[in-house]
Amino acid sequence: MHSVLIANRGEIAVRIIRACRELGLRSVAVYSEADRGAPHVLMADEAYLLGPAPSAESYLRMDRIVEVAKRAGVDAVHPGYGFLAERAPFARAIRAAGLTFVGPTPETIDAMGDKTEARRRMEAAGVPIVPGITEALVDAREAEQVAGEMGYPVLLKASAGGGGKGMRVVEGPDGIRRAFEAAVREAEAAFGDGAVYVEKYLDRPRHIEIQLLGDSHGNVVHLGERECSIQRRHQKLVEEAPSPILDAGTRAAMGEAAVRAAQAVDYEGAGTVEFLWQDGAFYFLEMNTRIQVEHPVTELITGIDLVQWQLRVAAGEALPWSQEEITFRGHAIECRITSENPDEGFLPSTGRIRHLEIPGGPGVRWDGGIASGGEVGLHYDPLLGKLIVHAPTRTEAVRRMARALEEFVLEGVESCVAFHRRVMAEPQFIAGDLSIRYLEEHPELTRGEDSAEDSRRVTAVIAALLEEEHRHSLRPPRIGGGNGGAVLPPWVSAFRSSNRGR
Ligand code: MV4
Repeated sequence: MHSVLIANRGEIAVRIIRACRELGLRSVAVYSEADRGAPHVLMADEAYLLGPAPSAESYLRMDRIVEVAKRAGVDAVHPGYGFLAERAPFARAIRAAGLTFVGPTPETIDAMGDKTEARRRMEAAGVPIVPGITEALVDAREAEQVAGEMGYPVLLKASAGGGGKGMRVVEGPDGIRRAFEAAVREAEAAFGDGAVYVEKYLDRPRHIEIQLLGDSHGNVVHLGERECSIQRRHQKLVEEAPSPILDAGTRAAMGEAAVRAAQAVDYEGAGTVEFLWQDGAFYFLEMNTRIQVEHPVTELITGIDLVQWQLRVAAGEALPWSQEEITFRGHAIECRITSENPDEGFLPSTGRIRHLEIPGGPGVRWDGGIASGGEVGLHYDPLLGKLIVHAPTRTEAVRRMARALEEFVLEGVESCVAFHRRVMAEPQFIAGDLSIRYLEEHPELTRGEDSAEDSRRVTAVIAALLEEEHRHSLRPPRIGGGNGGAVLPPWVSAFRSSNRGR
């Protein structure tokens, strides 16, 4: 293997180009008209235009990408995450062109994409699955019967779904028939496949996932877990490794279950088994057949470069470690930096990046895909980059992240940096008491537009009143304070500075 086409953009394309360069592989980027001059285009050894900005006309064009791969004479294609990463037809098209797809086989992608099939395979492999059925429901009557036996609340899920699409919680028998019919219609509309099944609903689980690496010689190892409980509408915001809750025994049991899962589908490359954890028990949820956004926290605690190993395994190399040789050091946290405004319901923001200061110092890593002068639009995912820290303990990692976030400067586009600063100071997060409901339970961290607007108005009114009061006092204040003039009381300027930059 000498050269790799990276069928992606942004921070993950940059990350893959870096891995290619360290391995002495030629990197070939592709880009859309909106990404001319983007960091991944400038960094790659070569770059080819795919088409107009919309993904459907650029990064999702399998035919164009295969054509470019042939024209550029690459040996392999790395799909990154998102876009075409988990589309079996893309993996097939790459293989049909005589090239290496950096990832598992199309059969594995297909098997894991079908959630009931994945559950059947996992059950057969001895991996604990969430209580529920492993075949699609035939009708509303069966839904009612199964849910009744299982006990409410239950969760209806689309077999073709995943990532939270097409799910419906049902609290009791009154709602089940209607919910089933609606779920089937929704699944039909969203995925062109109305198959729906039912699981017992877990009401306050934690999201803990195991990182895997497999090679083409039948070796599979796990690289421990990541906890990704801090999420909003299935969008992860903060991830960490290890999980604050797992003891060594549970970690080993989850790791072994994940390895059995991978072996059951002859897994090759990097993959992740997602589990839900509640009250000391864990259950298989889904398997992601790609590199994930949050892979750096695992890299930092294991010292293993996951993207390099994706490429080395794809080139036929064998993994060099036994499970016992994989050890964990310290604690890592990742904050996703997105162009979204948390004070306005995470409204995506656009603009030109006018100023960017990346934090440095010990234990800080930035995986980014942006540069000063770059334009942030609405065509793609709002992820601008990831700030990742590593420290000996979780407490130190939280402090280090808070420090790094303080150094972070991003001007020209709204971002969620201030939100992350609030999370790092929030007592329940600091205590490691997490669940997938964490953000629902902490609305103060994602203050709505109105409350933010209200508090701004209130402080402005108070400051104005105080100013007025002083104007009528014996010594009229000199606003701004200079030249020894009387100044406003300190609380007025405190109110003012609390308003600055809003
Ligand atoms: C669940 C669940 C509770 N009980 N299944 C969401 C995405 C999809 N991968 C599966 N998901 C869930 N499945 C049962 N039986 C709660 C979720 C869930 C969730 C899971 C992981 C991370 C974030 C989540 C947010 C909401 C719901």
